[in-house]
Amino acid sequence: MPPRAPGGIALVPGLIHYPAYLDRAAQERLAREVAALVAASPLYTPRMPRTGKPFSVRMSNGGSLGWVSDAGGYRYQPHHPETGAPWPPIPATALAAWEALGAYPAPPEACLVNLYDATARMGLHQDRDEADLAAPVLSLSLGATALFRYGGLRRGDPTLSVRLRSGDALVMGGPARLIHHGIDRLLPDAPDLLGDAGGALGFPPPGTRCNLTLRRVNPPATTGDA
Ligand code: MD3
Ligand code: FE
Repeated sequence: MPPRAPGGIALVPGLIHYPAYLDRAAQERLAREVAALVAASPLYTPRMPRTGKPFSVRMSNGGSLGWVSDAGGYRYQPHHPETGAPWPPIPATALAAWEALGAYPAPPEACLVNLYDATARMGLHQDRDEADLAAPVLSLSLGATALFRYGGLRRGDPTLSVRLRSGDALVMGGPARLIHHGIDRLLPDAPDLLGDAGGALGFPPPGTRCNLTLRRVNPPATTGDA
């Protein structure tokens, strides 16, 4: 299926929203791929550095590196923190979206899988654990709708919100790469695009939202290592 890249909406310079980027068939394909990923590499509950307080979001990863958080801190590492196994490959449908939208000449190293239930949220933060800040971050949403909040480079900057629905893509690069952002909550929206199919598939579970974020962690070799 040809990727669809044209109609992105710049929420702010560098933060581009592609509503319904994945059509229904592509969402179902990605949902099957992520179901297989979490079967091999189970969702776990990350903990805050120092305090050890559990996140409300559960996580897994694909790729050569995965983002993890525990009492020791935030970091990228090549293996699952509980099973010790290497992370599975990044789902093919997500890689295709990176190639179509990522506008970066090297493949992503990390695919963080976040699963939100009705009570989960992610506080306002910056993504800055990556050595390569020249590369964009790509987000893909599946399942229930979420209220995404984004601000500016300073924590106190004013914020705006946008709904992220199943199939939406979001690309954060350039001047938006270090903006503050978070997920306020899931919305009891109209049945999401995956809706019943998600239920039939079993992933993401009904009423939950799965977000994938694809990231480059380390700068590519100067020749480009794609
Ligand atoms: C803007 N995830 O995993 S995706 C994260 O929906 C994270 O699970 C949220 O923030 C989620 O770090 C938001 C959208 C997103 C991801 C990364 C960004 C927006 C971003 C990096 C820089 C700026
Ligand atoms: Fe983030």
